[in-house]
Amino acid sequence: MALSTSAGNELSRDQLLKLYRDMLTQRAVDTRGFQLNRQGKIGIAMGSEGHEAAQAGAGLAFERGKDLLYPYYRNTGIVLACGLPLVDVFRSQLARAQDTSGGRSIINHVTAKALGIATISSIIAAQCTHAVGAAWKLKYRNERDRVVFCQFGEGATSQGEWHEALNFAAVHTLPVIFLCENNEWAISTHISKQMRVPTIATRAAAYGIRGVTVDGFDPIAVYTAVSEARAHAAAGHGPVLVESKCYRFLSHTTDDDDRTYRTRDEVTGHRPDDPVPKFERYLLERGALTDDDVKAIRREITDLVNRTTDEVEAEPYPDAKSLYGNTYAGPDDAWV
Ligand SMILES: Cc1ncc(C[n+]2csc(CCOP(=O)(O)OP(=O)(O)O)c2C)c(N)n1
Repeated sequence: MALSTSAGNELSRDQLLKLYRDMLTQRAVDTRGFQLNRQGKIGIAMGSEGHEAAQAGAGLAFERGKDLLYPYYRNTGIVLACGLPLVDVFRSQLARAQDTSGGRSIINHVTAKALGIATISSIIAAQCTHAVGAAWKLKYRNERDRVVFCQFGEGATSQGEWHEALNFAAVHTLPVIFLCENNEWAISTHISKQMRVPTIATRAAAYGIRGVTVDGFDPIAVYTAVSEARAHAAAGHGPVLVESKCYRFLSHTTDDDDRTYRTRDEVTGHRPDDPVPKFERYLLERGALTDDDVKAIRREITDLVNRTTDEVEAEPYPDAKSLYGNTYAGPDDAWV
């Protein structure tokens, strides 16, 4: 079983199933985060409902063992798609000692050097200059066929650092793909209050690089655009800006109430585009999945998420003495 993409490439059944599983897992993990928050077990959760296709599609184009990922805080899906173990996402959510930051970072701020996944920065657009620095290193060392994936939301493109990153990457023809998940909202600020340009991809022209806008609810379209961008960057032709147009169905975080700045009609109006049921229907209609497959895969992911939540909840919190670790030189308990 193989299905053609809009670019005429074919995706194998394994690739289609990876997209589907990654999208379901992302949704299940984020939903669990909201549940844990409402149960009083974690201080804050960030949802990415509506971003699943954008992240699974980009994750499929990422070449493990070669590429580097500079994610942002709404990226549970892509970090999992690029190989981060599920247990590490829950250790981050539940702030346990074995979390990649020792349980000392805000949730979803995972890191995995061995997998090429950089530490997430809460400072909007800071990862863009970091990503460009990494791409500069790849070029300087002549490390061919390696590309940096740099993720951010449309709000980040209003930051000076974002523009500096694009300009530097363009001038030096660096192997970096800038991947914008345009969900229309930067917390309570609508995109129409941030820019006059019709798309984020339009901004690429200002730096003399290629810019593409793609349907961010369609994982195959995103995969196709990102893998083409990857090939362009890896061949030494410089950066590409890929904009995936999607939507944030939930509040910015569990600390935000989106009813204060957008109508319910607006949110429900986007529901028909929900990428998870849409892609599921696509696979069923084309015979890549049966109803029984769907039930089995959904059950398997629910079980895995339940099991992992239970396992991590049973793990210890960091020792209080580690509070100042990684802050000052010297022993962790220097200030206690
Ligand atoms: C430099 C900086 N300014 C402001 C903030 C507060 N802040 C956190 S998330 C956010 C919105 C970012 O929106 P966007 O880039 O569109 O990404 P989204 O959250 O919509 O995925 C803001 C303003 C921050 N973290 N860093």
